[in-house]
Amino acid sequence: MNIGIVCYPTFGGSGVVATELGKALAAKGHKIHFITYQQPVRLDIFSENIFYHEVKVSDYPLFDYQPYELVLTSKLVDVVKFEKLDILHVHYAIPHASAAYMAQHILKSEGIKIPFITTLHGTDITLVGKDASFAPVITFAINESNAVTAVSESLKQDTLKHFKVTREIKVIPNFICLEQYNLNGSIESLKKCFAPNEEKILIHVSNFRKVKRVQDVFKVFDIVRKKIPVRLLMVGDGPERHRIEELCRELDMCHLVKFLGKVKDTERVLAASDLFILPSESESFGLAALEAMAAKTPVISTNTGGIPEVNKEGVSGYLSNVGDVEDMAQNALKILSDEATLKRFKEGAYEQAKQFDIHTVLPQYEELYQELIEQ
Ligand code: GMT
Repeated sequence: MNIGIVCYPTFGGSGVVATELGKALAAKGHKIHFITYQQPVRLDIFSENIFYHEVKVSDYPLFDYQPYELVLTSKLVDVVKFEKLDILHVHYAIPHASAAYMAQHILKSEGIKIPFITTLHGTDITLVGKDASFAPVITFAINESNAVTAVSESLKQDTLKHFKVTREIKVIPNFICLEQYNLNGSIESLKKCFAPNEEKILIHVSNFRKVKRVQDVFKVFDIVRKKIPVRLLMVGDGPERHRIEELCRELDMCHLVKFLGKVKDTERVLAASDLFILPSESESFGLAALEAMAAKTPVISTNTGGIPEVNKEGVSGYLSNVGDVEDMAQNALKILSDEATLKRFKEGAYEQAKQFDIHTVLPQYEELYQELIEQ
């Protein structure tokens, strides 16, 4: 199939999922066309089946706010026509679904048929989408999509709760390429570099936005470090970075914390760690937790949104109420209490991650594409 993928090219989960999906489809022989304003960060391979079409954002001085949706629409029309695409798959509803709808109708007026699928990722529904300034357009674009998927059952239910959706929403969960976690070579030297005295390593990966409650990572860490020797790795960057750096100083623990910034391939740092902390306020799925589990790193998380569909209590980690840092810290201590328990959780995390292997999930997308193309 000749497939157009529209996504945000950044470190966010939706862009990561879209890019990994495209890479895996290309490996199976499909032609994949990424259409976005920048080379996706995870698009780190060259393949005869992968193409990148850049959406050029206008810099005309009249526009205080650039009309991205319009230039994206024009680009979609152009790529569909020139590359003879069979289908468009847009990740994150805002503004990709409405741009795809417009492109579809422009093409229809020229006698060209192009179905499109919208995959809902989370904040396009739970935070941004349900805001009155977006809601009517999002509702319309969801209902006009030829198919809609959500990355978890929880997100599907949230969508049905917040929008008047008449179209069926199919749940296709996020996935990981387990093979990428089959790390050749030892991670011992990395462990040694982060924890020279063999301390246990706690890790958090996110875009440090408010919804991630990054301060809770530090509060949990502060309780844990008073009981056992530990280090903390903070991966990512974002608006809360300065606030948490201040908190780190206030709690007098900067010597135990390392900010690694935006890391492209998180597999190695995750595999070098002993425990992943995800204290999010809301999370439609929690791809970062799944990536940790694939690297055999157990997870302590909140029990919000789609996280319970990923992290299994007592198997791959533990779940607590949002903000209950004491409970999260006690759970961390339980997992780290002895080597046998830690090993059991590491194995449990990996076993749970296996359910989300790309080889299980990919055919669900391929079937859906085929169905829509044949309609
Ligand atoms: O949560 C983020 O920081 C990024 C955001 C995105 O759209 O890129 O992530 C959402 O999509 C991910 C991939 O489907 C999910 O794993 C995340 O749970 C979801 N984030 C939220 O719901 C807050």
